[in-house]
Amino acid sequence: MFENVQPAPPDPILGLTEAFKADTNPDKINLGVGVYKDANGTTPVLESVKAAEKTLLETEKTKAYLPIDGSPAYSDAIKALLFPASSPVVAEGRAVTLHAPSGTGALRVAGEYLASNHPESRIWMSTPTWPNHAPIFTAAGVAQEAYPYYDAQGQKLDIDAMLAALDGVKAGDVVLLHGCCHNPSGVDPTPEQWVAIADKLAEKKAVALLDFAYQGFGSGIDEDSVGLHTLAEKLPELIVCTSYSKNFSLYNERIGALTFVAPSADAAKAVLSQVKTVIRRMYSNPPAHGAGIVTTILNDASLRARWEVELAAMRERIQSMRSKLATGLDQRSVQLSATGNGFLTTQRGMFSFSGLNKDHVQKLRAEYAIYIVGSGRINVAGITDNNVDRLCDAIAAVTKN
Ligand code: PLP
Ligand code: TYF
Repeated sequence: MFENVQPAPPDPILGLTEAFKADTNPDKINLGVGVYKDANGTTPVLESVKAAEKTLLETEKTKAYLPIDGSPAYSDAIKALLFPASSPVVAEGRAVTLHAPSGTGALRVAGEYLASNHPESRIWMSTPTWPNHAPIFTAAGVAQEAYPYYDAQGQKLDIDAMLAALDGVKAGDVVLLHGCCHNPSGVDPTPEQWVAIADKLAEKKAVALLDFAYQGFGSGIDEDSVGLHTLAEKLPELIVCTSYSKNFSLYNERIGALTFVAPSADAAKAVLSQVKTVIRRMYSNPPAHGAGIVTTILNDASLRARWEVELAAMRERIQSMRSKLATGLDQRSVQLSATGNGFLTTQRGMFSFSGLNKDHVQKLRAEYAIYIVGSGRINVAGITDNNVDRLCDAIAAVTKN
């Protein structure tokens, strides 16, 4: 049976890391996969995480299975990270949160739930979006539609085209939105645009699915929740897929959550029971360690304060690298767009749609050992004080020829 299997193509983003590792150029630069790196180019374990792990090691009494939906303490802590205590969705018991193995896992469970319980629903995704979205929902068996999002000429959200396309949404369709730090464009709706989007979804009786993988990487934990809070205020139903890979730097622990907001507490409980049947047949119950870390940090005032400082440091380093890249390109008289390089500093989060084309990307890799995703998406967190000049020189060279 296995003799005739053909090799599958590598993942367009994760595959780059393998090519990067195999490259022997000592000056190679990896701006591919979305993993935070510090000023030394490493992805450290946060101090708050180490401290929480120490506590866990000392206090953990069992490795018995968690409940299907994870520990209630984790669900409560995540709900509090997403919604203020005064929020009606919490006060009225309309939100249920489940522990999911990573953001990817949360998306897949959401897809399986939709396919099993709402087979008529289609999911609408932005153009462009994270390349894993379509395969996840295809595998789950959810039909898909696209809406325009990014205006490549103006480096901005094409809100008019987006809202016009969303006129095609049917009642019960699901619209996938990036909570903040849109991957790959780095362009988010303004607070006013979030209101317009929420109003459109309410008019269409659509359900929003918020993929929230970068809370705290844009402007701050609360500031980055403006989209979530606007949708929760205006829509009776919401699905939120969260990931703690980035903001807790817990990539390999695979820790995330899935939250459903329903029109009533009873409806929320019924949805929870259905999602549990989905989980039971997929992986039965979640892995404990990542959730233990996140719960310990969020529930301890001093650890939480330490984490918030570490999160701010990651965010601010990325912002400072955005400025250094823009300045370095300005100094070399390189303009990545008709309006200059200012867009690099206004895009938010880890990623920047640089405007570099496939040819530039290919030359950067072949001639300078600089690895960028084919779409021109740069992981700004891969830039350091030590490599920014080499990067700017290389971009100048490939864009001028
Ligand atoms: N959603 C988006 C938009 C992402 O960029 C990522 C990537 O890390 C994820 C979801 C999934 O993250 P993870 O599976 O590591 O939690
Ligand atoms: O977009 C990124 O780089 C991150 C990491 O299949 C990632 O979201 C990339 C591809 C993938 C899983 C995670």
